[in-house]
Amino acid sequence: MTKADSFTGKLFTFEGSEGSGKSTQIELLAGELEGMGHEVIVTREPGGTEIGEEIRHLLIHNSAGADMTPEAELLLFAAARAQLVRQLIIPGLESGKIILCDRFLDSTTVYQGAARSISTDPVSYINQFAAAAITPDLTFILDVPAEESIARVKRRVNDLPDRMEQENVEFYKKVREGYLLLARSMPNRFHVVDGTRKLKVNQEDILKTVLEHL
Ligand code: T5A
Repeated sequence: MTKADSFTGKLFTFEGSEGSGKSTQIELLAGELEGMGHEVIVTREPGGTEIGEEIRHLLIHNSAGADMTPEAELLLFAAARAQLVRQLIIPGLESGKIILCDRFLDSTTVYQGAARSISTDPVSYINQFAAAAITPDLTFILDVPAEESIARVKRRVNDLPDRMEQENVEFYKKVREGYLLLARSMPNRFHVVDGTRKLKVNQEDILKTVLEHL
């Protein structure tokens, strides 16, 4: 079994529902860490590699996606992850980089497992296989109420909601509850951040927590 903590690099992942502030905080953190002299890789799921970005388009923007079954969706997210882990994450960890990943395997556990109700066994097995048993050193959950998540997605200028963003408030509530359940079950790996607080407050909280881990 390969674990992120057997490498010299670090893997920090960011989770939460749509519009919870993950990308914003990743960008701020990357800037601060680079300013301190760390080598940082910022990546995302699904995506982060040429193959992964093609899969992302199919999952999120392709018109045929409306007919996608939950099982096909699960396997496509896993395929993108399998590519990202082997092409970017493992080499980055081996060379001592800090990797900031916008979503990782916990998204599958929550979205396909808890929210789409695919049973736990295949989700867990497929996750482990795709991620080559890599576990993040630390995972931040940006926690926002479902209504706030939807409101932020709607406020985006010139941006139509994608397939995943068209889900209803009940789906977003299941996503939120799924994340909080995960955090309660593995308190050492997860750090829950109140995503409704001011950007700056969360930026400082996240930086402080990351520095404690380095
Ligand atoms: N998915 C993904 C699965 O179902 N299974 C999987 O295994 C994986 C990997 C990915 C979709 O795929 C699903 C989940 C998703 O539905 P995506 O486009 O990557 O789709 O969506 P998100 O990751 O959710 O990205 P978003 O851009 O929607 O959300 P972020 O990154 O969390 O939010 P961000 O930083 O862009 O901020 C959104 C807005 O809120 C403001 C920002 O300025 C911005 O306008 N904001 C705040 N406002 C007030 N207070 C704060 N503290 C704020 N922080 C940010």
